[in-house]
Amino acid sequence: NKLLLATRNQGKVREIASFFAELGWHVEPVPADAPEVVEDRDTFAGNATKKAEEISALYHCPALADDSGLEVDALDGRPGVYSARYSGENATDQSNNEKLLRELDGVAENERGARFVSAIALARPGLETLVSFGTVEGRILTEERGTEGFGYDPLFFLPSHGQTLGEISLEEKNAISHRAHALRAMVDMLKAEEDA
Ligand code: ITT
Repeated sequence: NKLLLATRNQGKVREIASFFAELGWHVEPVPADAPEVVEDRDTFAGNATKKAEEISALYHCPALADDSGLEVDALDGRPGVYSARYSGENATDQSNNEKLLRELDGVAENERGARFVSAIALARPGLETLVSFGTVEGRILTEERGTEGFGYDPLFFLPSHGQTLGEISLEEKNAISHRAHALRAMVDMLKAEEDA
């Protein structure tokens, strides 16, 4: 009974696989030759649903997708659903982080509030797709701290921890992150379904 992870992002694969391993569930990454799903919806939920449903239909098995991003208050919520390609078609984590620092140049510490948002979609043959959400609040620093995680993690400061998401372990990130909250909500939806 396999669950495919409809993502090419290795940071997400690590987090989601480790989250489910603790529950004793086994998940498989999507085959390397899987077609790329075009993310053309304007919401996290829309893109997550599209990714999960296309992969589920193609491989005739359950598929789970995450669509996520960073919403920065001083940038009116950008980069939002465009977080992966914020700095252009050939964006890397490095070039995205550099662009974010440029855009926030001169913005005061108390105006650098931001949140990570995750929508998780679970698509299953013959069943309605389930969607769940999670967020984590923080603040964008003026330089990177830490080498853990991926994406914008080294710039995302958690006031509650006094550390960035780039400075905490995968286990700690899975206790508090937007993605972990959304995954936990998904597990709750599945349990509620079983009990019904
Ligand atoms: P898939 O679509 O294949 O899953 P992707 O990287 O394109 O991979 P998204 O479209 O959901 O995924 O883009 C999310 C981007 O938001 C991601 O590339 C990071 O830049 C950022 N992001 C999301 N979650 C993050 C996290 O936990 N830590 C740091 N950055 C994150």
